[in-house]
Amino acid sequence: MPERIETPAAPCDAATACRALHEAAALIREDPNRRGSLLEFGGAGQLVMTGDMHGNLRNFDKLQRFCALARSPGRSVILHELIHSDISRPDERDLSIDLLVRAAQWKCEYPDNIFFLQSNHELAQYRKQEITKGGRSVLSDFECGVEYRYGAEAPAVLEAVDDYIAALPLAARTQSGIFMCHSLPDPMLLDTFDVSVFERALTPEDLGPGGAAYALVWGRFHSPAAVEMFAERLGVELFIIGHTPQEAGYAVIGRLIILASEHNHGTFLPIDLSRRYTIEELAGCIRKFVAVE
Ligand SMILES: [Mn+2]
Repeated sequence: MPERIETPAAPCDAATACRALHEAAALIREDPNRRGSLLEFGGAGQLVMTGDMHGNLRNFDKLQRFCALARSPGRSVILHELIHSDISRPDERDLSIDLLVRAAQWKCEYPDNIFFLQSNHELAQYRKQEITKGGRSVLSDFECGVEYRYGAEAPAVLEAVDDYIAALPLAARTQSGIFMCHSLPDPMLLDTFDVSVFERALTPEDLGPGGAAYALVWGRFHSPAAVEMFAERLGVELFIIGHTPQEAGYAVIGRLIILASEHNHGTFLPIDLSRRYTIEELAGCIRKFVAVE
């Protein structure tokens, strides 16, 4: 007999989910740290950067325990690519809506501490652009999960999800020169990439194929030399991104760290905003979720 997969209860009813997602979207649009599509962090406190989470509630629970925001007001967290669970068995469901709602509720509870970035899976969900993985439709699996959770109220929840995604900024930068985003553009696009996209509100053209936001969240195949050149164009020292799966939980490519937070070897990275780091020092601060009680 195959082991039965337990489906945890929904975190809340549809009206509560919609309220959390719409309220989070409003908070994200009006974030005081935000200039255009960039979040700026000063030189005090701690910032916890994560990698793709893809519905992993176990790691999210650990992140919430590690962050202990009720007694750590000087700590901030950046989350990205929360939706679209990797389903490996036909009897599994994509219930990553649960993680998204929980994260939105976290933002509502701690508006000054929780931040989100645009990601290619979120953007694809918003643009209804199909992604297929192992022959299955990722968008329709997500929508089935929302229907399973919220039944006849699913369309309202999906609309609230779109409101949340449309509000997302593209990147974050610390005073100490660390730049964080979901990914970087493909190396061949890096020297013509419109870096002014970070300074302004995003247009529908930015979000579609050929647009800057689209190129940023979908980029792959980064090399140390390309990363170096992009760092110079942006006037930053180090990058932290997600997007490319990392079985060991992270990778270092020149001045770039890639984090993955969606599996049992997943990692996160607490950054002391009051100091500068070399890439080696920053990589040395990477923590594993397995080490969190
Ligand atoms: Mn991605």
